[in-house]
Amino acid sequence: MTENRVNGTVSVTAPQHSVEGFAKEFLRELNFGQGVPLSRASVNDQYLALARTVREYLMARWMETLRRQRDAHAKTVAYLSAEYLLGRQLDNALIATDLTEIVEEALTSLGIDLATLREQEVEPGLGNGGLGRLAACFVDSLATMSVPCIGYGIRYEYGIFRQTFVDGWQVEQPDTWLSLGAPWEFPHPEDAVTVHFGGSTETYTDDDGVTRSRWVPAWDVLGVPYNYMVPGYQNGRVNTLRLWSARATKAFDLQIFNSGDYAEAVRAQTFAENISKVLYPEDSTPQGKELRLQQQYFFVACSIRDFLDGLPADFDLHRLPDVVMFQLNDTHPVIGVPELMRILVDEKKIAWDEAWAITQKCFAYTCHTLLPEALEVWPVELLGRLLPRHLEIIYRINDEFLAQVRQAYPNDELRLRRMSIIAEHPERSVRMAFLATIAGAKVNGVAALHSQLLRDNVLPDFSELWPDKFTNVTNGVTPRRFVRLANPALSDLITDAIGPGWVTDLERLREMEPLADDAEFRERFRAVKLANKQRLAGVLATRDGIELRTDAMLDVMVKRLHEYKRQTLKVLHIVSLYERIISGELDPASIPPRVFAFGAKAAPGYKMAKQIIGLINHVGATVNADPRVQGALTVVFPPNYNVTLAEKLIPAADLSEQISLAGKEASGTGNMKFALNGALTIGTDDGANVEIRELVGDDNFFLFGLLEPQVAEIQAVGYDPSKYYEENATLRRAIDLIASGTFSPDDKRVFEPIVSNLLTEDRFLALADFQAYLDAQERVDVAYRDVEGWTRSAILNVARSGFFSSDRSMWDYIDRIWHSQPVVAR
Ligand code: AZC
Repeated sequence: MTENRVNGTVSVTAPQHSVEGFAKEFLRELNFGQGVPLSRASVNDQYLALARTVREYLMARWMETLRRQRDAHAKTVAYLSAEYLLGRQLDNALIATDLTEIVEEALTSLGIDLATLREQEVEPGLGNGGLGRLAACFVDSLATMSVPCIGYGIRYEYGIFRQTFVDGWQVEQPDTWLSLGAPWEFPHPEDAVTVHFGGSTETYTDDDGVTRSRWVPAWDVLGVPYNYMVPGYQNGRVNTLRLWSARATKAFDLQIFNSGDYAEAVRAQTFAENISKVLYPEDSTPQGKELRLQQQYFFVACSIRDFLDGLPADFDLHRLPDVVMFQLNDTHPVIGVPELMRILVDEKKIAWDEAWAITQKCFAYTCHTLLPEALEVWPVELLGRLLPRHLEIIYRINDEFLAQVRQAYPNDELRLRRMSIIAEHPERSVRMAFLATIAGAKVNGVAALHSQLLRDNVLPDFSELWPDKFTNVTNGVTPRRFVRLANPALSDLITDAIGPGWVTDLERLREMEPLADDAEFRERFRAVKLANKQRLAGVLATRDGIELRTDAMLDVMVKRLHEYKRQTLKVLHIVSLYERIISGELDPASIPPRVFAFGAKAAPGYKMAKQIIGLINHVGATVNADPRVQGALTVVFPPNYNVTLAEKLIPAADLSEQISLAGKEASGTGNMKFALNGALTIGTDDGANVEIRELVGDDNFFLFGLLEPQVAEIQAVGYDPSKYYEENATLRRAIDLIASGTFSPDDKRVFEPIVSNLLTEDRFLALADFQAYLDAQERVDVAYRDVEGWTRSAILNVARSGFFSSDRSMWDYIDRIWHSQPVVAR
């Protein structure tokens, strides 16, 4: 990097793009950054030096972005998310800078293989699943669209656990992603923010004789920001992701240390650092843990403070809505609402009504779930103990809100109770989704069906009161990571056909539609799929010692393990095929050979989910080893499904399993990634599946199962799963085979909890949808045999999925919610 002083300002220019230039920079990093000569450099040394070299190419853009943003006084989106599931950074930086070829050549000239260095990177797994990955796609899109955005979150020292299997059962290991160095982060201890907790509140009279409230906290921690670059795709822009790490405000107690009580001397430090120590591995269920509330307040307080500190000293806070929108990614950051109120009222001495008017314009809320049990609530006792002033503020917000409701609906006590932020049963608690809805300028769901059910079923009273507050923004995924980076073979094919513009304007994939009827193109498309299967086979062989046949249909179900997603239904399908083969009913040679691939982590405390993982692995072991199957069915379940593995699995898939019970999956985003990579979907009428099917067309999608209103109807009259078991012999034989202990000869009763749950409760109606699912799978088999027809459908899936770019989602947020502008015109 060179620095020029021009007219008193420092301008940083990027190094020249050349093979020799890059090789030189790389060696310099190796020697001066890592302190090793090439001859003694470990793979990790080489990876770190490479990352730092590539990062320099982004640095000038980053500085320029920050400068431009400050000068433009543009409205900034401050995306508040407790999770960012980023995936590896190196490859993304390479495609953003268009350096891949130069780097490959430069490294080759030094005798180094880029692929080996890529494998050295441990992905930052700072999220659980869909919600965290969505946040990562969104910040990628905003950078690529040149929209001012800062992503705020938590720098967990340990991200989502590393999953291993022991005898087929999930065992969690800590995710030590930072242990070999973290070349993509920039710590800024000088910008640390103090965050307070506990204590009490008091009233006092200020200099003007006004009685006011204030917080007298009891303890505090420091939030140290770590900046990460969020490069736009080949557009010269780099946005910032700012993640907070907790430190003690005082290092340690030297007196106590000197007296010999070492543990006690560092107690406060340990306590403080615990706040950002580990990601809660829960997905779609709230974890009512004190530490989790501490995490939430910690990162939100740091972020709001950070944003306000960045404003000019004389900034009029009444204008805050002109310069920022705090987007609440689910309820995790909702404590930011009373925090902003506290700052405006208590610290900045702005009148309550004015402060509330400002606050209501500065927040918007995205809901990501439909499961009532997933809506976060905090016991009043806990919130009051940890954040007493915030509780007072919430009470006042609630009082004024309920007065408004009373006025709109006189004499409707029940409605007041339903709508109160404070729930009285089973214990007094704060309903965070209600607080977010009341404070938010807008509330959105994440797919058309979800937004409708959110209005009708989850927040009906609120949508009746404020119909205009509710809107939909269908999720999207970034085509950079999930097509361009993950599927270079398909990317080249598309670019060959329609030019490179699709990477930032995904609707242009439509131009491929006519090629679905071009036999030669179909042939090339199939060659891409095969190459991707071979690539996956290589990855699974080295990563897990799994052997993958590449001449079979690859049927993939990857997502968090949750009963509502119904991995069990998938298992019942496999067991049923197996049972029919070994009983002689089904000739294995009569069906197209299939590989069933799973990837799923279960929350460590979710017993049933862990049981299901055990079942999949045990069924797999039995089926794979049984010669009677003649290789017609294989089950593979690589452990530790993560973004890195997704990038290899999705491009290789033929069939995408999206089989949640209708009305339960808010959107899904994996479903979009598969369609974009040319897999056909077998799916229910749920979440974004609805929109995928509308766009790709009925003929190119295998729909099955109950519709949401039918589910509601069945549940209203009382669902009895045993009826389906009694009446459907195929189903009964499959379940009986599991119950018989065939898959668990060492402990025949080990899967009894699953069987009995299915027969007596089956909360997510797997048995009710079983036959429809089997029928749809038979349609899949028929369609797959028609090689040309299948390829045609696959191409149409790609061509018609441009809508699912997260760029489009971001435009929707901008138009419907943020009303912000890119720094350069669209
Ligand atoms: C997920 C939803 O389950 C999924 O349907 C959606 O696609 C995704 O968010 C992104 O919107 N929800 C979560 O991950 N929820 C939590 C609380 O983790």
